[in-house]
Amino acid sequence: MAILDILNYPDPRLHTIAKPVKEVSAAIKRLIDDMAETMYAAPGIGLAATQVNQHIQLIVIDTSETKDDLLVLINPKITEKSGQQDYEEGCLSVPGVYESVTRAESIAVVALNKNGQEFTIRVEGLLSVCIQHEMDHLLGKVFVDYLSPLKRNRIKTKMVKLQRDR
Ligand code: QAP
Ligand code: CO
Repeated sequence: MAILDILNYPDPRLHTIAKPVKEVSAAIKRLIDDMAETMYAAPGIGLAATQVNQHIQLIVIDTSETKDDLLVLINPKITEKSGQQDYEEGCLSVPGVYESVTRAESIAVVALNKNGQEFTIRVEGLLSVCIQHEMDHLLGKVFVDYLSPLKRNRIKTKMVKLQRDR
């Protein structure tokens, strides 16, 4: 297993649109393990392949207290959404920044698991927010894209300085 480098906002590669996974090959399984290790080490609750510069539709999530409940979503699709909730979001690609975003309260998602089998989940609350946040990454979208241009530009400047001074 290996810890992967995470792209930092405003890296333009974060705006790449991910392609569907054709087959859950050995290489994809290795990437899943490395992404999980990278997420747990950060520590974070979600990581999209886009964030490690792999532009395929793959997400790992673990919102459990005990960090022992890995959810792998391959080629995920939201089939139902309802309600609305505001949540203070963060992102491993935008360290130190937390801002409130409005998303659907409940969603149903169909995806493939790491064995290539299709499954459906219905979720709400934090897990629902996390899946929507990670699925946005696959569309090249970062949570700060929902903020006002003024806030987004302040965050951009802060991130550029952070990376310059590292
Ligand atoms: C996405 O985010 C998310 O700024 C996952 O310094 C976040 O794992 C979905 C992290 C909140 C829903 C709600 C962020 C770690 C981790 C930071 C993360 C940081 C260190 C973020
Ligand atoms: Co993120």
